[in-house]
Amino acid sequence: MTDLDSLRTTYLARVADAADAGMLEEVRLAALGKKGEISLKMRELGRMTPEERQTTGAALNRLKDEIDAALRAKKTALDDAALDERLRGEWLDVTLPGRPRPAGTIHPVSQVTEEVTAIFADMGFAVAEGPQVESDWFNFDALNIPPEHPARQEHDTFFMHRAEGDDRPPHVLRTHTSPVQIRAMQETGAPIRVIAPGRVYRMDMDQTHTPMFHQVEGLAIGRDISMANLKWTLEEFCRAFFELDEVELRFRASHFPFTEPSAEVDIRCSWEGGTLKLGQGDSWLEILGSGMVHPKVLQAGGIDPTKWQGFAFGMGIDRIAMLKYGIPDLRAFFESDLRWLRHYGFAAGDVPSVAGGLSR
Ligand code: 2NL
Repeated sequence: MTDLDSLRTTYLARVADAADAGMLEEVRLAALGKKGEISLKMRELGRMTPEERQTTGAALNRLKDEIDAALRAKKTALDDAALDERLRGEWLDVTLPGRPRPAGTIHPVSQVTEEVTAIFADMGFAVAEGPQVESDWFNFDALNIPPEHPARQEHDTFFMHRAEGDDRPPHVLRTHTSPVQIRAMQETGAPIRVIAPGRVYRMDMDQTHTPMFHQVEGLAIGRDISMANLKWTLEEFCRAFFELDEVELRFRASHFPFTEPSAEVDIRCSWEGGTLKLGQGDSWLEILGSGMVHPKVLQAGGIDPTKWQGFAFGMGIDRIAMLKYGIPDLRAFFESDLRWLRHYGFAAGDVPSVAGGLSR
């Protein structure tokens, strides 16, 4: 028994003397570790008579618990002391005057929206805005999108709730800014030239999609506006926006319910050394969708399709922002990370104008 008493005295003293977590761990290993003294004593129990084993075993267990408790108490005390020490070093005088706030930056989406607006304003387009919660008529029917179209299904569109017992079709979060242009046609009539930038919503989330993103659509209606006018307008836009001397666009036949004919538009580019260069090269990159406004859509806008015609187009603002400013990850756009904003953001005084070279 005196054997165990001396073990107790030794180890409790060593616990008390341990000056830091490292030394404490050494004590724990020496006593309770796999090859520690207490553990070895436990192993000797096997060679004892049953009576001896009962008394010695119980005493050993008590000793083990006692040392374990001492180790834990000391660990807490050391941690507390370490925290106190840190707090002494990191104290803060809350009565000091504040530092000036770091200046905020303009988000790339805002900057690009301003750039696009400036370019089209130069070409005589007004800016139209409208609600983000739309009726299904403005978002779909007016755009010649039939009830059975996949875009109208539950898994692509965010539907709002109607009150209990209200059987009218639910409102939706607009899936494009086209409804803004339907409203503009109804309000202004023809001729009309507008762009509609803004937030749009689709149920999609992966590397290249976020459930909310930004789109800009454009609409020009006149007596004899043609695809040729569309082509010039988009070329002129791309030259100004990407700040290139020459651009080459490729129009590929496509289909949208709201335009006829329809075309997807690619810009010539190269991928030399893994970096994208617009304007030259032997690759093509899709940047927008376009076409001649469908007669039924003109009608929904209150414009007589036998007298008027025109073009429309739509493109992703986030996408052209990534292309122009070399931003690799779409999802970072909406994380509000201040370091990201400081890196990709713009100075508040950088108001784009076509004459001033847009982004300078
Ligand atoms: C795309 C395709 C497009 C339109 C949007 C439009 C609006 C009215 C009438 C007719 Cl009011 N068309 N908008 C037309 C063609 C394409 O967007 O890929 N967007 C990202």
